[in-house]
Amino acid sequence: MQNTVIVAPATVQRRSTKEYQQLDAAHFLHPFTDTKALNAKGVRIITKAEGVYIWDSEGHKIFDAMSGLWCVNVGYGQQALIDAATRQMQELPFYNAFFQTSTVPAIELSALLAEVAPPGFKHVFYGSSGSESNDTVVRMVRRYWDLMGQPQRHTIIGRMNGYHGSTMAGASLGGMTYMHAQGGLPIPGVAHIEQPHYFLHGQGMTEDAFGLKAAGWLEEKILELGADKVAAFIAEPIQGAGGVIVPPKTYWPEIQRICDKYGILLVSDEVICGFGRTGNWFGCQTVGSRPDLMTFAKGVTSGYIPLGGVMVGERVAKVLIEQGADFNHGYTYSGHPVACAVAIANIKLIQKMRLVERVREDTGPYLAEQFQQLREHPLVGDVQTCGLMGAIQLVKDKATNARFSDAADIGMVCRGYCFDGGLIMRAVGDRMIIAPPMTMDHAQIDELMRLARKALDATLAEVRAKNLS
Ligand code: PXG
Repeated sequence: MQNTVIVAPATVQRRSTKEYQQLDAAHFLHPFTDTKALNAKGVRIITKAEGVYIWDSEGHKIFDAMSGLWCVNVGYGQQALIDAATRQMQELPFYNAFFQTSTVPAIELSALLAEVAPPGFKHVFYGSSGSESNDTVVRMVRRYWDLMGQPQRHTIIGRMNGYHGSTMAGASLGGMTYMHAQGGLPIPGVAHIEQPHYFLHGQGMTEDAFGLKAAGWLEEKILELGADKVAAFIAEPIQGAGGVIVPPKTYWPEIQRICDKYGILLVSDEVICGFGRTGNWFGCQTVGSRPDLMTFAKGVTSGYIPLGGVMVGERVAKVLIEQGADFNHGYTYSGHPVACAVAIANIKLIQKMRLVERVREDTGPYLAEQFQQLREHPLVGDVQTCGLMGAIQLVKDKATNARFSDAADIGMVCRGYCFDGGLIMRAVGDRMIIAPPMTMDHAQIDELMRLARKALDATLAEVRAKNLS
């Protein structure tokens, strides 16, 4: 099949869609994918992007309400980021930070991150992804407790349905049971508590009461393990990949109180929530926690180039630094100059466009208002938003909040209609989720809502036609 309908041709597209699909099937193993099923169907090839839109190799224009994969915070096509990468590649494409050397972009970015982070975060350790950053956290918190003379403080508590990456440590800290089922995970020294998912676990209680109860699960787990054995608690301020689970307002202050009470380090995984997504620079500022460590990736460069890291608060930094000994950990690309140069341009652009303030004061509240209106739809049992992330809980019966069976695969049905209608909205089980670029204006939010409604209506029609339940 020849490509004759390209609306927005990609400069590097030299083959037909079919040829690319065949080559992809022959050589490319995709993440989290049933390769056999994908190869039978044929992959969709994305060829270019601009603003909040992406285009596929058949010329279809698609509204990307997931910002790539929760990362393109400033939208596609930002020249400042492209220029920063080009300039840095010409000047110094790489140098390491291992052997008493540094690079200008890594130094400048470290200072800039200390400026935008909450007070007390003056140091940063770099990796290239969220997973690596969370691996660093495991090494770092255990090193901290060793240096504190409490090496038995070894266990890190995470949450069911939390996502902290796909490396051995990242997947172990996360609470995705289908990931634990492959590869002998979790690694030793990791425990989990249930997530603060009101719709699933809080029915019959007030949200506030449920928030306290869910935080109480942390205290129960600490006491079960022995408080002197627990090194840290790690959590996303708002669970992202788990389905945009916004906890009740009472949850995080109580979590903070419990961590303080037992002296346990609090790690805020800011890989999704960081860099403006929730209407503050970091999600912990939105939910009101005071973490000791923050991991970040994705939005730090708006996904234009891989970069991640750990912001290290005073409590840990002081102990690590004053010890005067090596921390035997690091990556070739820790502080990669090109990635750091792009991050600087990205953060400066976020500041210049006042995107964090816009999400907090304008687009976030407007999206929340629009999402509330979806509650009237026959398929919608609940909606949640925080800043520019949102979830739509699909239900079979609004009166009882009864959910569809797994066999109905309702999320995938809806996702299919989104795709067909030119909208990328993710399905996590029976929750439809979005995290669009922070550059969105009201007209684009209206467009997103129109496309989402259309997909919901088509899903409802299929539910009725096929009697899905
Ligand atoms: N922490 C959080 C909170 C994440 O969302 C990671 C760590 C790992 O980052 P890296 O860069 O190693 O992938 C993530 C990643 C999804 C999806 O399906 C979400 C992520 C990655 C892939 C898919 O929503 N988040």
